[in-house]
Amino acid sequence: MDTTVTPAPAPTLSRTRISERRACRVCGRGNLLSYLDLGVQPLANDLREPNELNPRVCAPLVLQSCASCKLSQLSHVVPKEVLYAGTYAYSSGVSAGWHAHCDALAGEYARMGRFVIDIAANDGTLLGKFTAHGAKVLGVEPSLSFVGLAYQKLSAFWTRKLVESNDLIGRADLIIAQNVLGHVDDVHDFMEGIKQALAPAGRAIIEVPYLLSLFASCAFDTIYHEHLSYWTVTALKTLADAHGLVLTDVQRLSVHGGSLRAIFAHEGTPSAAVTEMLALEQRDLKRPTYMSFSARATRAMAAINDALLSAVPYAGFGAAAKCTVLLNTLDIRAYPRVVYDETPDKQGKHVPGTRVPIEAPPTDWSAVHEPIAVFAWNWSDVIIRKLRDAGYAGDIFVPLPKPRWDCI
Ligand code: JHZ
Ligand code: ZN
Repeated sequence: MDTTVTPAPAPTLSRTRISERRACRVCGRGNLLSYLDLGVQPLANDLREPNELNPRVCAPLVLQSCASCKLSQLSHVVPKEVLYAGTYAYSSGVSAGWHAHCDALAGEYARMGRFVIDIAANDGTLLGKFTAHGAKVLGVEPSLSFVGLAYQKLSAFWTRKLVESNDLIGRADLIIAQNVLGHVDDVHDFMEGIKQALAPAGRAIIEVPYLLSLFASCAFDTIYHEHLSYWTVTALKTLADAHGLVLTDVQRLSVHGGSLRAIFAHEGTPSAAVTEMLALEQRDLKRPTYMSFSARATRAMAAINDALLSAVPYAGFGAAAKCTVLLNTLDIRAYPRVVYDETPDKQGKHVPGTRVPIEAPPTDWSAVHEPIAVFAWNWSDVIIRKLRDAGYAGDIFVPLPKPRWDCI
């Protein structure tokens, strides 16, 4: 197996080609409904050094739905090499809630995970949990940010070719892909790679943010260039069917504002949950649902803008990708003074498309009196508890799912 790391230079702006998708990437149909336009935005995780404030790339953010397989997707595709092959600022293990999520997953599935492949292994948080249960693990991760980390790694994007050229065919007892399928343009090649690598009795676990949860929490700020697709059970089943895999089970998860865990196998019978969710989507995912989300998102932007304008001067917490999107929908006068984040690689940079600096959180929270807006609202419970435990007594604003204040 070739595990050598051959860093490819990140593409320069002049070589960046943004393409437009005119057909559904899952079922190929062309009858797409555009239902939300967030304008032209910078790349959400393209954090720049203090001396290079201008975004390297800006592209339209328009969300469209396929009437056939019920996938939603962005109209424009930024090449994956631009988004991930250089350094990548997001490190999943910084968030305590993510550790809890991965602990539970490893606790449930480690017994069947003799050989586990984690696609888009990021900082290795999940693989660390499986290793602790005695599993043999392989992480596949293209970003240069994680090159030196301990887990055994293929420094590459997951493709069918990668499976073939690394003797992975039929070997994986468990393949896990958390928060990556939504980032992939060629989903058929990705799924065929899984089909090929899976052992005869193996299972693949794919976790994705769920479109109906996105609608329910009005999470317009999770719509950005990395997230090319917004998945439904119908779309996941359509993709599995096309590759001779069976979608055997689905579960809704609360993580990341509402996600789906989908289980795939070579053979099996879909659970009652699969059948029920397919029926639910058939009933609920119609044109009025999309248009109503779009109207609610527009109202939420205005309400958040007003709340933040009234809080100025304030600081943000969590320079998440969703923070970039939210800030780029705001009136510049409603911007925070600073955004705090514990990820070392984010500190000293700026929120893309703005002049707002990202800094390490204060060491003495009892001395902080300005309001705090939790931009990483999906972790708001953990963050609020953390700030209160550290002695912060000021007002805390959480923008979504509904704008709210936590005051002592
Ligand atoms: P967080 C990421 O989105 C990126 P983001 C990606 N595109 C994806 O698909 C989704 O995840 C699922 C910081 N933080 O997790 C860490 C603290 O500093 O909401 C992060 O920078 N202290 C792959 O970026 C940010 O907040 C803390 O205690 O929207 C959270 O980012 C906590 C809890 C977080 O993901
Ligand atoms: Zn489709």
